[in-house]
Amino acid sequence: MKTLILLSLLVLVPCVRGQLITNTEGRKTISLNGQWQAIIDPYESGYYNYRYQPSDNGYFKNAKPKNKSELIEYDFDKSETLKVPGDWNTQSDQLFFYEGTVWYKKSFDYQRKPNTRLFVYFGGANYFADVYLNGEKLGEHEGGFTPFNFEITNRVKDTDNFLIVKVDNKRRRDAVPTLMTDWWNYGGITREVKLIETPATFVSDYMVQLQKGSRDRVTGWVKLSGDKLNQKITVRIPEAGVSKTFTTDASGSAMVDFTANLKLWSPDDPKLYDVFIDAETDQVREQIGFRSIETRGTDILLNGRPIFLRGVCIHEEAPLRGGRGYSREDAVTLLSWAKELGANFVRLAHYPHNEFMVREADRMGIMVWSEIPVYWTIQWENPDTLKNARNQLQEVITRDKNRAAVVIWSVANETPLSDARLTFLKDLISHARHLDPTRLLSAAMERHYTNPTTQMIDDPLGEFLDVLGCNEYVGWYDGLPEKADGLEWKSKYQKPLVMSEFGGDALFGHHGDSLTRWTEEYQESIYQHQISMLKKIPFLRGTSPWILTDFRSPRRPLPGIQDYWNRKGLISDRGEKKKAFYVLQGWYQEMR
Ligand code: GCB
Repeated sequence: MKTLILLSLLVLVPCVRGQLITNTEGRKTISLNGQWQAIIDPYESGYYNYRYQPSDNGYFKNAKPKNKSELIEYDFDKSETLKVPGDWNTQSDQLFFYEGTVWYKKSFDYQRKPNTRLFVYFGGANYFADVYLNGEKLGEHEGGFTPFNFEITNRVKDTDNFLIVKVDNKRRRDAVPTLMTDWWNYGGITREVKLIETPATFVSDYMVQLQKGSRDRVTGWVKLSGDKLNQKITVRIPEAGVSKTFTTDASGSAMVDFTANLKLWSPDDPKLYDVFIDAETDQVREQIGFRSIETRGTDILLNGRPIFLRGVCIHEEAPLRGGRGYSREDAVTLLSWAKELGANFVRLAHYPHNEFMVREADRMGIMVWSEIPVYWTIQWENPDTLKNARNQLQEVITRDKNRAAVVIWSVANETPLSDARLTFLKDLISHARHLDPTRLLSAAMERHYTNPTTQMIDDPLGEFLDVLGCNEYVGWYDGLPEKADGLEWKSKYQKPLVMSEFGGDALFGHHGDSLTRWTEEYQESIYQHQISMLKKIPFLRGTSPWILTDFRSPRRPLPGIQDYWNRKGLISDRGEKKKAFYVLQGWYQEMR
C-alpha cells in the first residue's frame, strides 16, 4: 500500500523547476512595480565584450567610477526610466519597433527577518530574462508569458540592493513562438514584480480540484518547501464544513482526497469558496471554485450537463490605451465586453495571459481556453524547442490549475501537418494530462476541402484531443461571405468541435456595401453568413470568433485602414463596437 501511495505521488506531484510559487495574492508580498532605470542595448555590449564573449564585468555589476579617471561607459542612475509592469514599445517612440535587449534596474532596501525566506517573483518578461541581484546572477528564464521566481534569502542585504534584469525580445527561429506571429512582440518586464516572504518551511504549491467526472470528490496534492518537510496539513473549506488532515511525506508532499457537498461553479453561478491550507509552519488562503468538465460523444458537459461555449478570442492587448495588458482593470474591461456580447467562454489567444484574466474569469463566470504560443511554424525536430514549449505549458498549468474558469488547455495554433509535429504535440498533450488530469485538451487545427462544398476535419492530432478546435476564414481569406452558405462540415472524429476562429477586418466607422472590404458592413455580412453555416454543424459545441478587439500587428501595414492593427476586432482599439458585434450578440442571446 505504502509503495502504491508513493508511486501515485510520483505520478501526480510534478517536479516544478525552480519551485514556482503559486497564489502570490494569498501571500505576504512587497511590490517592486514602478519606475525602473533602463538602458537600451541593441548590441548587447552590457553583456558581451568586443570579442563577443560573455563579459564578467557587464552592466549587471552596476559599476560606478571609483575615481575621476576610471572609464565606465554606462550609468543606470542617469538613464531613462521605464514603467514596470509595462511593455517598452508603447512607453517611448524610439522603442516602438525595437526588438533587442534592454537592461532594467531597481534598487530596494529590505529588513531581513529570522526564519523567513525571500523570493523575487516576475509575473512575466518578454522574451528572455537574465536576472542579477547585487551583481550576481540569480538565473534566467525563457518564455514571454509565464511567471518565474528566484530565492534570494541568502543574497539580500538590508540596504541598497540592486536587482538588474536583462530582457531580450529578439525573435528566434528556434523559440516559442518562432519568427512569424500576427501580434506585436511587446518587449519588457510586462507583468508585476514582487518580493514574496514565506516562513522557512512553507506551502509552495497545491492542487485542490474536483476529480475528473466527479461532482463531490476533491482530489489533489499539497507540496511543502523547506527543511521541516514532515508535517500535518489541514485543508479547510469552512463554508462547506470541510476540515481534512493529511500528512506530508519525507519529500514534503501529501495527496489530498475527500468528498464534500459543494455548490458547483458555473457561468450562471460562479461560486468560489475560501479554501485554507494550514500547515504547521504556514497558512495559505485562496478562493477556489469547483466544477467538473468532461466530454461525452460530441457533447461538452459542465457539471454533468451539456453546454455550448458561446465565446470570443481575446489578445492581451490593453483595452483603450493599446500595448500589453497587465492589470486587473484591463482584465475586467475585456471580460465585461465579452459578457456584454453574451459570452460564457473566452479563448485567451495565443499565449498565457496575465493572472488577473483567469482570476477575474473565475469571479465573473467565464470559461477559459488557455494556450501556449506553439504557433504556425515551430521547429518540431529541435529538442530544445520542445523543452521550452513543455516548460511554458508547465508554468501556466502550475499557475492556473486551481482556477475553475479554465476548462481547456490548448497546445497549438494552426500548425502544419507532419510526423514530427504530431510527435511534438503528442508529447505536450501527455505532459498536460500528467500535470492536470482534470481538464480538457484541445488545439486550433486547420481543415481542408474534399470538394468545393465540403470542409473536412481529419487532422491526425484530433485523435489525441478531447475537443477539436478549428480555425476557418470563409468570407475573408477564403472566398466571399456568402460562400459559407453552401458549405457542409464533416469530421473524422466523434468529438465536440469548437470553431476557434472565424471573422474578417473592418475599420470602425468605415462604411460601404456588404461587398466592400474593410467596411463594417462586409464584416457584418461575414458574421451573418457564418452563423447560418455554424447552426448547421451537428457536432459544433462552441465558437470563439476572431476577435474581441483590434490588436497591434507588424504584419498589417495598410495605411488609413490597418496602420499596424489587425482590424478583425468586434470592438475597435478605442472601445467602439462595430456592427458585427451586434450580430454575434443577437445569436448568443438566442442561444441562452
Ligand atoms: C489566424 C491566426 C491569428 C491571426 C488571424 C488573422 O488564423 O490564428 O493569430 O491573427 O488568423 O487575422 O489572420
